[in-house]
Order: sequence, then structure tokens, then C-alpha cells
Amino acid sequence: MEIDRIRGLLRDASRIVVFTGAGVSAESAIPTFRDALTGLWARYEPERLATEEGFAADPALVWGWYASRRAAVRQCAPNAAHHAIARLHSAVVVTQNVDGLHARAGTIDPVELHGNIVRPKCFAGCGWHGDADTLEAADARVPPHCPDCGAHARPDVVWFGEMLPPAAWARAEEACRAADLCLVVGTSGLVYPAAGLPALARASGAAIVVIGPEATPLDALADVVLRGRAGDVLPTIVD
Ligand code: BV8
Ligand code: ZN
Repeated sequence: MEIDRIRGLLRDASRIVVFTGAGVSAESAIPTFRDALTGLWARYEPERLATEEGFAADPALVWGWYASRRAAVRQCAPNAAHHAIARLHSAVVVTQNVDGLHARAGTIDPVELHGNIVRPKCFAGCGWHGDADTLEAADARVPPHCPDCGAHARPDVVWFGEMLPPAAWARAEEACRAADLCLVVGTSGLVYPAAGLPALARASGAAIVVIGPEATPLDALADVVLRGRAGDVLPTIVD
């Protein structure tokens, strides 16, 4: 039974990485990347909106899309999957998600490979970074301006074609190289370079477990594949 095998791997592991994607937040009703394209944004491709060019072409449109996603994130709460992962105290949690739910569930210092949707930063790259409540006031449809240089503010997320934050990437690589177990939860494994991390863990000798309701390209790397929803199966595995 897969659940017993995964429990055994967890018991024997001492350096665990939990690598998560949008699927771990699905049961928190966070619209996944593609589901977020409703209403005004329904006619756009995420790969077009979530880019520097997309923002430069129409800052108000892209800012509005993120404002509506931030509002949705604020309405949501971590689900049983986030809480189960937070109980793996010694694990390094590496997430592609920008919703901040791992930290809200109690995971200490998760590695946010693609940034965080609630934090703004300067679009011109002058170095200014705001925090969640900077946006509370300014969370209008029109992007606020950088207080330091006057350029537009933008969400502190990684857009397509942009490098991942070097410090986060270095932490993720180091954790995957050292891991003896990598739990891959709720990711389609399509977005690189993040999706390359499980292969790095495997090459370093880690056992790979893939958890999710549908087949993904990462299944080919797995020692154990568990077809299921993270919120249903993780609490059983972890407790
Ligand atoms: C880079 C932040 C280069 C923004 C995100 C061709 C043209 C242009 C670019 C490329 C190209 N080919 C490759 C690329 C590179 C590109 C890429 O990989 N594109 C893909 C689409 C092919 N990558 C990049 O551009 C990256 N940067 O390469 O820069 C470079 C290099 C050096 C120097 C300079 C530049 C940057 C990628 C980051 C993009 N930003 N997010 C925002 O959110 O607005 S990615 C975004 O989509 C999310 O963060 C997430 O990572 C990704 C979606 O992936 P998943 O998390 O896996 O979610 P998904 O919905 O796909 O799957 C959900 C899974 O959960 C499914 O399997 C489902 O079955 C499962 N599930 C559902 N319910 C549940 C569940 N599982 C468990 N329980 C459930 N209940
Ligand atoms: Zn600035």
C-alpha cells in the first residue's frame, strides 16, 4: 500500500524536502494560475499577463489581475495539506506557490521560488520592496508608484522569462542535493527551472514520492506515486 511505503520512507529519512505547486492550495480554493483568468482577464493567456512585457504594455490590467488574486488569497485559509506539511518540522518546504499559505500554516521560512503575491516591489528594479500592508492602502486598480524612484510598483513574483530569486534558488538546490527524501505534492511539473528540482534530488540519491490526483511528467522519477488529493492523503501519511 503506497501510504505505508511513504510512511516508512518518512520514518527512515533525516533530510526531507517537500516540493509543492498550486495543487497543494487547490483545497483552499485558491484559483490556480489558469483558473485565475476569469472575468476581465479571461481572454488572456497567463504566460502573457505574468510577464514584464505584459505589465509594461498595460500596468493597470496586470496590476488589477494581481489585486483580484491577492483579494482571493486573503479570503482563503491554509488547508489540511499545508497543516500536515507544517508538522514535518525538520523538512525544507520549497514551493512554487505565491500565496503564502505554507507560512500561514506554520511552516518556518518556506523557500518561495516564485516570490509572493502580497509583496510589492519596484518595477524599475531600484531595489525598493514593500510589504503586505503597503498594499492594503494602495490596493486599487491602478498600480501605485515606487516611493523611492517614482516608477510603477509591481507584484514581487517571478514572471515568465525572469530569473528566480538567487537566494531562494540556492537554498532549494542545496536542500535537494542533500535530501534523502523528496515529497513532490500538487505540481504539474511543467514550469522550469523549478520542475527540475526533483530530478536533482533523485540524482543526489533521494527517494522520490509524487502525490497528486493526475499523472504528471514527474511520475517517471518517483519511487512511489500516490494518486490522491493532498488534503486527503497528507494528514494520513504525516500523522
Ligand atoms: C526562466 C509566479 C529564464 C507568477 C509563476 C518558452 C517560452 C518562454 C519561456 C519558456 C519556454 N519554455 C520554457 C520556458 C521557461 C519558463 C517555463 O518553464 N515555461 C513553461 C510554461 C513551459 N520558465 C520561466 O520563464 C521561468 N524563468 O526560465 O527564466 C532565465 C534564465 C536565466 C536568466 C534569465 C532568465 C520563470 C517561471 C516562473 C513563472 N511564474 N508564478 C504568478 O503566479 O502570477 S509560475 C506559476 O505557474 C506558478 O507559480 C506555478 O509554478 C506554475 C503552475 O505550476 P503548478 O504549481 O504545477 O500548478 P499547475 O496548475 O500547473 O498544476 C497543479 C497540479 O496540482 C496539477 O498536477 C494537478 O493535478 C494537481 N492538483 C490539483 N488538485 C490537487 C492537486 N494536487 C494535490 N491535491 C489537490 N487537491
Ligand atoms: Zn523604484
